[in-house]
Amino acid sequence: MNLQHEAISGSTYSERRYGLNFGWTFAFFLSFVYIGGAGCVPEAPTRTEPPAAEEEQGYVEYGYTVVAEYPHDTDAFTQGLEFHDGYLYEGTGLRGRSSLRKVDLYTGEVLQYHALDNRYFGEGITIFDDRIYQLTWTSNTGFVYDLESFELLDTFSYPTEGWGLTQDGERLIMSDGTDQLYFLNPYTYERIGSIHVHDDYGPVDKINELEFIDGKVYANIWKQDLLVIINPESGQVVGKVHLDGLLTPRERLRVDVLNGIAWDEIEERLFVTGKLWPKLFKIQLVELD
Ligand SMILES: [Ca+2]
Repeated sequence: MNLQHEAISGSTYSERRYGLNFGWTFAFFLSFVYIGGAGCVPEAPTRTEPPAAEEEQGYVEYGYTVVAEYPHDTDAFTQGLEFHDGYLYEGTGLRGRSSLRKVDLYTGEVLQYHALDNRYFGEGITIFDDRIYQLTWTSNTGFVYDLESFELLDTFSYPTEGWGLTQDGERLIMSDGTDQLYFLNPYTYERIGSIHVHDDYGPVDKINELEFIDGKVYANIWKQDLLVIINPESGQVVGKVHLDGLLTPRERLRVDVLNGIAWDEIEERLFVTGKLWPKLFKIQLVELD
């Protein structure tokens, strides 16, 4: 969180608090007016339920335990990560080094590889209906490949930068580095909706790599060891996962940021890694007190 974000957050929170207080004071006043008008002995006003502070605010905070570690290619500037039918699929970035890969989870071996043209900086990937979709950062161009052959089937365009990509079984969901998530028709690529991601304190931006897990969107926040868990209907952050300490300080010196979430829905395994990281981790979330 930067200073500007904190400043905005504090303002929003204060306004909300004062708004609620004023509302309840006003309701309390009105209840006396009503009782007085009826000619009854004033009684203590009957209060309805208090403001649902816990519902309006709050998200669940998680830490993690590492269940397993696997090798990860330290040349892979991870921008997209997905698990499908027993294999990892990875999209990597940097101009001249951008690629789409099929990877063996246990050995880290790259089983299939497609290099992007040097002018493209690869970004998020997702798999839908036996097709792999891949975004590019600033070229406003997405690629669609055959899942098996990696043959290029189609291209599509979008007006924003391309960052993260996932799908919810019906729609593609993409991020662009802001606080917005966009929903796309996977066949026409038309934008069919969007949400603003926010927590109790205001907008949550720099939304990066994505994964759709059990009805929620999990997202990396760029340059933070943090995942947020997003309600895709409202954009509300309902959980935060603190992932500090996955790498040792020594390993950390040679790598870029945490980025990459993959979910094996068959065996319910959650994987995370980062750009140029030497390891990919299978983790389990632990709810914090
Ligand atoms: Ca992912």
